Amino acid sequence: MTKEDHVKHLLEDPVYAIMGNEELCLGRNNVDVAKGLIAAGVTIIQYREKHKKWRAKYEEASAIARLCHDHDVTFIMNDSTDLAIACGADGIHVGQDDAPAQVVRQLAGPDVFIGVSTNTIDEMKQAKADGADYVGFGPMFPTQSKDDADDVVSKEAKAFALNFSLPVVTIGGISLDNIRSLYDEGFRSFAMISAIVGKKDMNQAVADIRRILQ
Ligand code: 3NM
Repeated sequence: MTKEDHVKHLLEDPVYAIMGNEELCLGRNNVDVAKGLIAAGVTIIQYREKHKKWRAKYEEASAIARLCHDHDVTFIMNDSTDLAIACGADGIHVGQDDAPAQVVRQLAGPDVFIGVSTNTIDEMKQAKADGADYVGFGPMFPTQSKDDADDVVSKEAKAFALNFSLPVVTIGGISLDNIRSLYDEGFRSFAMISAIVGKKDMNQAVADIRRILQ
């Protein structure tokens, strides 16, 4: 798949599944979670494992990257550019404390799909100036899944995000109960941990989300 295919996934599919650490996935192992997400028809998967050592992450992320590529699913690595390159990820998602997007670009090349986490207008502008392909924007609601989450985004930042020139992936506390309100405000892409991999039946979780967004 090319970068255009990944952009297409982001623009056309509202569901962006983040795997989280295994304890956020009801203790299931990451490869099984990825298989379940692919079976549920998810087209964008982010690997976000904070607790394992490099080698363990490399081995399982390489297996997940192969599974994703066999099914035309976009595979994004969180934080780590070296792991992303090593396991053949399509994209890299970096936070404000990670390598800036322009450094990721230098290291990983022109074809890699780069996302940057943002919480403010300045961070969105900077991500674009640094060459990001999309921004994560949040938290939209309070979240239990991230220890150092920022404050919920401001009204001004939301208004800016709705007219921003890069694709915006909303994140943070998004659930079946509130996703429709974001959609009705105009957001079209939703990254979730607990609402998908935190559910026993991921198939059902994804189907419920898609139904609510119809
Ligand atoms: N990033 P859940 S919030 C990984 O605001 C992450 O940038 C956030 O998990 C941000 O869907 C978050 O369970 C956690 O709330 C998302």
